[in-house]
Amino acid sequence: MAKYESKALRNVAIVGHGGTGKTSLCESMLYVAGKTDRPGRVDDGTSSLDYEPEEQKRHVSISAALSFVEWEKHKVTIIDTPGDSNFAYDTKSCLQNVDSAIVVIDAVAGVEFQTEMVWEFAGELKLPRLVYINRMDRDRADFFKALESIKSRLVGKVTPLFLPIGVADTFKGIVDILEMKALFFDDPKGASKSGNIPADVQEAVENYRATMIDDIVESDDQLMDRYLNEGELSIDELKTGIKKGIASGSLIPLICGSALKHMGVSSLMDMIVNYLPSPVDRAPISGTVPGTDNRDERLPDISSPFSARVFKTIADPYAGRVNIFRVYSGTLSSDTPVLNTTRKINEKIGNIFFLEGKVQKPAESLVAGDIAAVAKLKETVTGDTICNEKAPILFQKITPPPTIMSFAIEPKSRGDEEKIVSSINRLMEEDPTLSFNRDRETKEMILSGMGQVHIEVTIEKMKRKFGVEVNLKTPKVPYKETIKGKTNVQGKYKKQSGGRGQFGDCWLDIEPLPRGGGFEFADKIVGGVIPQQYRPAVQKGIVEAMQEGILAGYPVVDLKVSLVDGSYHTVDSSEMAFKIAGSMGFKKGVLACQPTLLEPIVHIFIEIPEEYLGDVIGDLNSRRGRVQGMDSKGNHQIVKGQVPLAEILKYAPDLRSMTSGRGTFTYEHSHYEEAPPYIAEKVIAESKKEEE
Ligand SMILES: Nc1nc2c(ncn2[C@@H]2O[C@H](COP(=O)(O)OP(=O)(O)OP(=O)(O)O)[C@@H](O)[C@H]2O)c(=O)[nH]1
Ligand SMILES: [Mg+2]
Repeated sequence: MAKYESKALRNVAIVGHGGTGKTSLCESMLYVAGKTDRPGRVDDGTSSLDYEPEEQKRHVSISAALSFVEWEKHKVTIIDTPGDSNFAYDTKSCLQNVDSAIVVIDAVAGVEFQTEMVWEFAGELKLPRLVYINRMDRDRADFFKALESIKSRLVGKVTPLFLPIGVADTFKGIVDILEMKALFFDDPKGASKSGNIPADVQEAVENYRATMIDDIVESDDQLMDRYLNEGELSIDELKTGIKKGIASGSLIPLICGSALKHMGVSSLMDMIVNYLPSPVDRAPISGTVPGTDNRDERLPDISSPFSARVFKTIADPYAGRVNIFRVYSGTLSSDTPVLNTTRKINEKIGNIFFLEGKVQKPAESLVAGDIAAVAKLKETVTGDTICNEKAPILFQKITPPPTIMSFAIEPKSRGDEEKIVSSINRLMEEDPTLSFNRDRETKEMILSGMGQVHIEVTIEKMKRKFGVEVNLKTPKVPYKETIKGKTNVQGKYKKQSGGRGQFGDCWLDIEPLPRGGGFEFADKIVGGVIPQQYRPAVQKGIVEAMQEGILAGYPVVDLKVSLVDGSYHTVDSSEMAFKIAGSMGFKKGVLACQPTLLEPIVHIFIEIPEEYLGDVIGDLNSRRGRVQGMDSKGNHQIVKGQVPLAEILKYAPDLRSMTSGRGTFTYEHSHYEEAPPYIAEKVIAESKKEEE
C-alpha cells in the first residue's frame, strides 16, 4: 500500500439508526473501490465488518468495525458503527475520534430515534457531517419525505447536492445539481455513466440548485459578497464554499442512493475526498498536562510530539488484547516506548497494523491522523491517551453511561464461578458499558449493561470465546436509597477493657443533596480534635457503609456528610477505630434523616401503528408512566415518555402481544426519583424476606 500524508487521509464514521444500511454501505464502498471482488452481504452473514458470530446470527452490528479504501489518491478509513442503542457508547467513542460522520437515513422511514441521538452527539463534538439517504430502491421510498423529516427533526442546514432519478424499482440514478449532470448506475460494480438530466426532474433540479447556492453562500461571507456583486459564481468557487461550510458545521450536504445496488456510492466517495476535512483541517486537539489543570494542545502534524487516543479494545482469547487508536500528532513506528498518561504507566508499542474487518495489515509507521491498531499492550484500554514520554498530555475520554439493566447469572456447570469472573473481566476490557459485581447479600453474580440484547450478546461471547455457559435470571432493579432530612450525630467506637483498646469518636452533620448530587464529604475539624491521619478513615467508613443502605440494602446516594467534631485517645485510637466510628455514625444518622427509596426512571420511545395508540398509552399509564410527547411517522405513532424501570422489565413481550408484534420500543436511563410509598414498602419487604 502507498504511504499517505496526513492531508490525504479521511477518517469517517458511518452512523445512523439500526438497519438503515450502514454496514451495507461500507461493504459497497469496499466493493466499488475495488477492494473486494464480491460485496459482503449482511443478510448472508458474509460482511467483513459484521464479522462476529453474534452479529452474523442476528444480521445486526453490535460492535464498531473498521476498514479502509484508497480512492483518488486518498486513504479513507471507514468505521461502521452499530445503530442499536444498546451499543451506543461504542458509536460515540468512534465519533469522538474521526474527522467527520456520514449519517445514513432510510428513504422509507426517514429520521428515527437513533438518528437524532447520533446527530446531536456529532453536533456536540462539532463534527462535520454528510447525509446519505439510503435504500432509494425500496418500495415506498420517498426522498422528499425523508428530506422533510430531516428538516423538521434535525438541527442544521442540510442541503441536497444530488437529487434522485426515479424511485423504488425505477430508481436508476442521481442528478449532480452542482455540475448539472445526471449519473446513471447501471454498471453492476457501481461505476457511473453521465448523461442528460431527464425532463421530469428538470424543474426540481432548478429549484433545489437555487436553494443549494443560497445555502452555500450563506455559510461564507466572502462568497456572499462576490455573489451579490457578480450575480454568479463558478463551480470551483461553490466547491470551495461547500468545503468551508462543512468544516465550520454551517453546511451539511446530502446525497442519496442504494448501498445494496452500489448506486450513488462512488459519488459519495468523491464527496468524502473532495469535501470532508482531513486530519490537518481540524482544530488542534486540546488536553491537559497530566497531574495539573493546565491546558495544552497538539497540532495535527508530524513535527509535533506523538499523541494518540485509544477508542476501542478487542479481547481476543488467543491474540490477547488489541487496541485501536487514533494518532493526533507526530509519528509512530513499531517497537516504540510510549507513556499511557491515563494510567500513568509505560507501555511498549510492538507491531502496528491497519484493520480490514478482523484482518490485520501490518503498518510500517503512522502519521498524525492515522487510525491503526496494536496488540499486547499491558494495561491500556478504551479511552486512554498514549503519547511521547517526553511530552505528556492527557486527552478527555467519554465516560461510559450508567448501566440500566441487570441480570443475575449462574453457571450451568458447578464450579465454573472462577471462569465466569475471569472471562467477564476480559470482556469488560473491550466493553466499558458492562459492569459486574457479586451481591454481598444474596451472593448472586450480577451482570449489568445497556439492555437485554447487550447482556444476551455478552453471554454468547462468553460461551464462544471462553467456553463458559451461564443461565440468566430475572433482572433486578437497581434501586438506590437516599435521605430527606438532616441531622447531627455521634459515631463512637470504644473498646477499652484490658490490653490495648480501640477508640474513635466523631460527630457528623448529614444532609441531603439534590437528585444526582452523589456524595460529598467535608472535613470541618478545627484545632485537631481529631488528628489529620484519622479523618480520611472516617470518610472511608462512611463510604463503605453507603454501599448498603439501611432500608433495603441498596447504595445510598445524594447526600453530604461533614465531619464537624470528635475526640481521640493518644494510645487507643487507630485508623480502624475511626473507620468503624464513621460507619456507625453514618448508619445511626441516616435513620434520623427520613431515609427513602429511589427508583430508576427511563425515557421510553414506543413506535406503533396508529390503531394501537389508545391501548398503548392506557397501558403505559397503568405502569406509572408519563407520556411527554407524540410524533407521527407515516401511519406510525411515536410515543415518548418516562416510566419507572421496574414497570418495563418485561415490556418487550407485553408490547408485542398488545400490537400483534408491530410495536417496537427503546429506552434509556433518565434519572432517579423517589419511589411512591407502596412501592417502597413492597421492595423493602422483599429485601427483608430475602435476608431471612
Ligand atoms: N433494498 C435495500 N436494502 C438495503 C439497502 N441497504 C441495506 N439494505 C438492507 O437493509 C438491512 C439492514 O442493512 P445493514 O447494512 O445491516 O444496516 P445497518 O445500518 O448496518 O444496521 P445495524 O448495524 O443493525 O445498525 C439488510 O437486510 C440489508 O440488506 C439498500 O440500499 N436497499
Ligand atoms: Mg450494521
